[in-house]
Amino acid sequence: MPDRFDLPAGFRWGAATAAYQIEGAVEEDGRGRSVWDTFCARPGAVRDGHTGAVACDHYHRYPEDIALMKDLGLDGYRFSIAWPRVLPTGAGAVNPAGLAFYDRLVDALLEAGIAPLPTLFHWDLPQALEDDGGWLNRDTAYRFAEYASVMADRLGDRIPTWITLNEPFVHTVFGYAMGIHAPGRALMFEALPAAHHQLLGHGLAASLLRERGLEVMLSNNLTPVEPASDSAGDVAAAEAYDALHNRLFTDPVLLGRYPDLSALGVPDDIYGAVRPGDTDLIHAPGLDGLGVNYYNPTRVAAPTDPGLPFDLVDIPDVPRTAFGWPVVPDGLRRLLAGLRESYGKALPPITITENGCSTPDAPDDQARITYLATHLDALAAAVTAGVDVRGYYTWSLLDNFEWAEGYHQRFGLVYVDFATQKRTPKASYAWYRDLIAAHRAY
Ligand code: IFM
Repeated sequence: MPDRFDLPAGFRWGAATAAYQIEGAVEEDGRGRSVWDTFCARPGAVRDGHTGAVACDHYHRYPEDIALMKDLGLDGYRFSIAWPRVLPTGAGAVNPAGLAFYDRLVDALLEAGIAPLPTLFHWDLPQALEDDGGWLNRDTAYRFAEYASVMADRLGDRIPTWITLNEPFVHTVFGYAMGIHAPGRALMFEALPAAHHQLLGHGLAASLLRERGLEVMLSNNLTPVEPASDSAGDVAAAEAYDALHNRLFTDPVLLGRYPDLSALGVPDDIYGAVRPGDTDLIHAPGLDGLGVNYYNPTRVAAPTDPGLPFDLVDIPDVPRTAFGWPVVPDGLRRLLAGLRESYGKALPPITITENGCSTPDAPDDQARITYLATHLDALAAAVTAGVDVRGYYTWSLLDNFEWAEGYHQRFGLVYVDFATQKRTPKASYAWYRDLIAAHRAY
């Protein structure tokens, strides 16, 4: 494996996590209930009935986790803030103990020389807001902006850059369209107002953050979409899927307009959710960086079932992760080149805010080293070809609660024994530490 990649000086090395996946302590210090607490309690929703109630117990063990990050040599740590820990019912009264936790975390990171990169929303909506319709309710966008100001007022003196949303595509489609994530709604395309309201929340929050002199990013799970063949049907299906997965989220933020969703049968105003002026509210604040979470490409064919405008088909003859996801490193290069081609000057600098894989249940994770090295190689090729990428945050620092899969998919550089909470750095941890050190030496 190479011990160095052709990446610019000052390139930032990081690792990422999210609150519900690692914190635990769901009933401590006044935290409110989130949609994930509710979803995990629903029989059959999460594999083997696992929940995030304890997760990696990071709420108590964060000093040990920061020591691991320091030993890795990370420049930055991407984590998320649990909205219901800070505002237990999503709005109104702030929970001082919740804010104090993030104060302690941020101070400890800075003390260790690690830049905190917070995400404001990584799917754990306060249940009280879900009871009022969640992201299907326009009001949630305004509550999100208020929450963003609370956090910026408290931590903005120490954190210059903020990510508003994580993967609004996955949250909308898995959570509201298919019902396989919280809040477990299965509305198919009628879920899309939830996408618009997240983007509106992003725009409102971005404006408040930027007014305070802070930088704003948005992270989405983006995928290069490839038609299964050159046939007109497959190409049209691939275009429809690309609009849904990628452009629905990136076009309004970068270009100030939604893509044409007519092939999906979705009206221009997204079932009445888009009001005059909304796309300006989303676009006008501007974006300082685009967070790209990349896992794999998507192959699309013309529909065989008239219910959907596309079929998602397997990518043959490629390795698979433990999750069964296809491993296609060059997809990352193609994705980045495609973003540059599609958005040109409207594309801000990119940070890879997630990339990684699940591997079998053991600390010797050679497959992760191969995955990371081949993806970094593809990333370096994109940078050499002129794409402005400023950093790479691997998913994830720790094995953690992998949503509907519970603790069955392990994405960490650090192995976590969930019975004892013992942390054991994996082979990939040592590899990543040496890689960071080698880049720093140049
Ligand atoms: O664990 C998730 C994370 O929360 C969001 N992006 C993808 C990861 C792996 O599925």
